[in-house]
Amino acid sequence: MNKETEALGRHILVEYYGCNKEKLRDVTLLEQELLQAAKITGATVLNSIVHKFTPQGLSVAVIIAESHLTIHTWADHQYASVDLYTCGNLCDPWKAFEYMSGVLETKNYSAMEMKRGIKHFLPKPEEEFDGDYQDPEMTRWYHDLDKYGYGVSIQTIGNRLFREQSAFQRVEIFKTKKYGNMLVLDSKIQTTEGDEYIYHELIAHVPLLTLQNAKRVLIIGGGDGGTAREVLRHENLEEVVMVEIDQVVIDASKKFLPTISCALDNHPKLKLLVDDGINYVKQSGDKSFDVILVDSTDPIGPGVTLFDDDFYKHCHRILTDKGILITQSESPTGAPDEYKELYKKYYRVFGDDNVHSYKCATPTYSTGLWTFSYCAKGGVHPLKDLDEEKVKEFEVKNQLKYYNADVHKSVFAQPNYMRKMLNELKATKFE
Ligand code: AG3
Repeated sequence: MNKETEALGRHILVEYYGCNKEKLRDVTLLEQELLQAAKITGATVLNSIVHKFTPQGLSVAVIIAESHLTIHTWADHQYASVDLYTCGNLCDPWKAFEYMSGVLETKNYSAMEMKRGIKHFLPKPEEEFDGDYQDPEMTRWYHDLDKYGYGVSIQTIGNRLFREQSAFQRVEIFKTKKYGNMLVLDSKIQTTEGDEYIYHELIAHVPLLTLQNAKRVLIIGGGDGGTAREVLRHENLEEVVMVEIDQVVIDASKKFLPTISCALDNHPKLKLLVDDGINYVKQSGDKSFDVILVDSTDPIGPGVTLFDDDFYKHCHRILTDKGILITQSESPTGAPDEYKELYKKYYRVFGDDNVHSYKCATPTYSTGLWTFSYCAKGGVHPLKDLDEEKVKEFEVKNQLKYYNADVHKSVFAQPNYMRKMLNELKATKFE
């Protein structure tokens, strides 16, 4: 019998000795790292709970759909006792073992694996359990939790519809109770059928209605197809090139998110390339696109190099004189450090006066507040150069759900704390 199928679950009991004391005392760090360890095993995180003892010691438990991970620490003894228990064939608890060993800077350890529910002793079920959800009526909470202690939770129904580890990331699709089907990449919610229009209408129409006469658009990422669908509503365009690195995302979106991915099937103006967007930008000729839209994941994992100075310099180079670069630029409340890092780079590459930040409220991204950068090579201004009549005509003709001229103007309004953040950055962008 092969190792994977001989038991219902695998339970690893771990002793970590000679750990870093400071880390054993840091409850926030331990909770975040144990959550991260759970994700690395491939588990679906349901919740986490922490407890601090006096005078010393703390416990963290992460509940996963596949069972749980726990850690109990005794900092003075530089010791942690850890349980890593996953059921089903889809998770590998040893990945969490390795990860936590690195986090705690363990000098020594012992670990043993116990099989739970050895199949030899169990009556044979009528149908083999494949380790994934089985009850089509069952509801669960999907938690997308980030390292700053925020998160978003969405109720899902029944079986996970799709899951595959691609060459770049883990691609999953869930059916949600309120927002239709949902695409998740490496445990981060990317889009849902229910609220995708907010993000996609804004990423596409804001630049395409301020820049008159755009002909060529480049989309980097955006494998679900929502950005392409909105861009292709602009009839003045001659060609839209979309470069998505992950075929698995495209295929899963075509199958499970048809209302979002509809433009990906044979649109005459769309050239869809499955390739590395960074190389594509590097190899593109000077001034070859009027608008570039970077519809990427967060600045971790496969998306990380899309957030480099070098990448933005090439974007600047391949834009036409009046061209505009738009990027999804994270949440200023959810990920303030990442947000600031990004805008530092935009100011350096495009110049202070040519960079603007606009925002929207998306219920399915943590904090609900999401932003886009608007970087104009030739200074085309998002408000002064707006042709409101054209917006009106466009928005009515296409029966848009979110975007209109008032929205266009309002998304650039900055609350004071954001204004302050950005002004400080302008002053320190070369530090
Ligand atoms: N791309 C940006 C999503 C960022 C999600 N991040 C997160 N949930 N922390 C969305 C893809 C839509 N086409």
